[in-house]
Amino acid sequence: MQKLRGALIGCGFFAVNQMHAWNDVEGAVIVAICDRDPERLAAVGDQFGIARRYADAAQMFADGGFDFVDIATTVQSHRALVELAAAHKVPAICQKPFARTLSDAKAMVAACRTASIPLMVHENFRWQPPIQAVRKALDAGAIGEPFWGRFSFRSGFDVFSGQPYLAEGERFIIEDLGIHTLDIARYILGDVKSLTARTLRVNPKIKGEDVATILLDHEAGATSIVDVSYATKLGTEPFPETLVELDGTEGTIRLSQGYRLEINNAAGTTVTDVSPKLLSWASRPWHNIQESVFAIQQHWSERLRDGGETSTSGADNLKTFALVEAAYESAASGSPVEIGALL
Ligand code: NAD
Ligand code: 89Y
Repeated sequence: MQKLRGALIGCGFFAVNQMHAWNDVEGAVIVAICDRDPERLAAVGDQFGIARRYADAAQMFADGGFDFVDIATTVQSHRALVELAAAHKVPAICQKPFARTLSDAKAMVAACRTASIPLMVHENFRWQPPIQAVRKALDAGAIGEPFWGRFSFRSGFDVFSGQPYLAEGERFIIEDLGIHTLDIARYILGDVKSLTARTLRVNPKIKGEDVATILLDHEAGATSIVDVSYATKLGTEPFPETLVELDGTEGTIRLSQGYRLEINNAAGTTVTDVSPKLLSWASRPWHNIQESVFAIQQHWSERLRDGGETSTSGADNLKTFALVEAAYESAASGSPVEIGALL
């Protein structure tokens, strides 16, 4: 089997995980990298033994010689880089947050559709082993029809030292982290009809909101709460665990801190340890995220080969991104927002 050749743009904090994961992915290999910062380009190029290095993405596309591009830059450059990929008819993966605005995100999906190229958003949290275990239990009918859920991420972990830009934006936790939690809510309970949100900024050293509480009305009838915080100081720091509570017609699921999955139904109670693996290159506490990076990239490699649609395609991600926009709109106005009107 000939390997798919990839090019990665953006050799920053998170891209190192993506590079490690590409080394482990079956059927794909990174052949070129790009970063406008020469130090970061050199560091990643040397660490992963990549000879083809570019300071300019346009030049890298002009030279070609790769089957897909993995865009690992921050959001400001996503639209231009996805459109560049579309112009060169190169299938693209784009990191979250997909775009600066929903209208940019729609334009990016349209550009790739017109160019007939696959586009996947690197929305990896639904690929975390504990979240996959919850999905599997629901699919197996363990609790019947879910009618209520809570998706909770509450932490006091210092994310600003690795990602200083997170302290500087007008928007913080919903756009950066809540976007994953909202995606998990969609993945587990389906698309959303309307939402209501409240936000707070507790940490005086940052610009954006670091606490958000969001009430979701799912199209299938369930109600859920997405609550996220980076201002929560707990005895045992849970970063980066998403805790899940689901009540269904036949039972309940609880994914609690320490990767403990409890299922209660007429057959009794089962408790399973759904801890992620510690991949050879991974480090705690990031290993849960790191394993999901490997999983989503393996998924991409398989779908690109068989022509199937990815779980977090650009089109799918518009529905998650709309929840982010709606949450900010609702927090500003104090009123519920209808999602259909945004899409
Ligand atoms: P970073 O600032 O550390 O790295 C981004 C790199 O991209 C920088 O080295 C910068 O020089 C380069 N860059 C920017 N624009 C460029 C362009 N047009 N051409 C070439 N190089 C360019 O950022 P980061 O912390 O690595 O985050 C990158 C993205 O990953 C963000 O969107 C962030 O939200 C996301 N992220 C995702 C996860 C996840 O679990 N999915 C986790 C952390 C970060
Ligand atoms: O950027 C964020 C993400 O996507 O996962 C965790 C994170 O690194 C900090 O909130």
